[in-house]
Amino acid sequence: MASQSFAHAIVRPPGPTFAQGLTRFDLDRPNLALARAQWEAYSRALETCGLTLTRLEPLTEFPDSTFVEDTAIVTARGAIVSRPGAPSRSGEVEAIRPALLAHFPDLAAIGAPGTLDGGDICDADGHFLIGISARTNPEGAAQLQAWLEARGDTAAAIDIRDRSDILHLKSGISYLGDNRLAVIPALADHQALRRFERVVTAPDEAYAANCVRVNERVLIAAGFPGFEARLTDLGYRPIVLMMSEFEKMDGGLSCLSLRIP
Ligand code: CIR
Repeated sequence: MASQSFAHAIVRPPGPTFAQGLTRFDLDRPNLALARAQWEAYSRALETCGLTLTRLEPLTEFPDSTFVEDTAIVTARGAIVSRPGAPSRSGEVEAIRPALLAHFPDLAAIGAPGTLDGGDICDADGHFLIGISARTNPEGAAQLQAWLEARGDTAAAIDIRDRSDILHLKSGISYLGDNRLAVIPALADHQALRRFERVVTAPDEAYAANCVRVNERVLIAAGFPGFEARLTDLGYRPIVLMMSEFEKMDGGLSCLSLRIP
């Protein structure tokens, strides 16, 4: 099965203030020890997929900094740091910059008044779906689109500002390789997605739509047997990971790493 291949990933463990991060949910606060254990299992899974990890230090001053995906967009042709839409997260960008510069000396940046979270960007083999959301504004999306197109990639915007069920676009879609997306029912018929084969999650398995294709495997969240069976039937080899503590903080599997070709 064909997909972009990855060699590295940048990850950062949840820090001592993790439970004070942003969340739209009124769930229990996460348990830090359990979050750390789930993060360790996630990091080991990336290594199982063949990736070399850069494990950054936890950051006390930024409770959401374990969600490194939001701080940059990494493509097969370069990388650009984001400008997070939540003010409490803006300082995370400078903290991730050195690790990215080690791979991308020519690192670009989204500029004001644009805002953009990496969680809104879905790379489908060089065609980028860009969510316009509570975090990513049209200006940020336009800056990213121009940067991508200058490198020969293509992009399309998907406005999710009327959707209260997902924080980021990738809370509701993931690229599985092979021109195929995992997608929640509410986005399944979106015009920008019609060019893809779609694996639509059951309504009660919507959280499973945030999964991560990494080389020959797909990381999926535990607790979604219907979705797991669909992927297995299609020939994928899922790695199932516990995500309860990150879900409480509005995060999913993709948010926890920046994957680098
Ligand atoms: C936030 O609200 O920013 C974090 N608590 C969760 C970010 C999740 N990131 C992602 O989906 N890419």
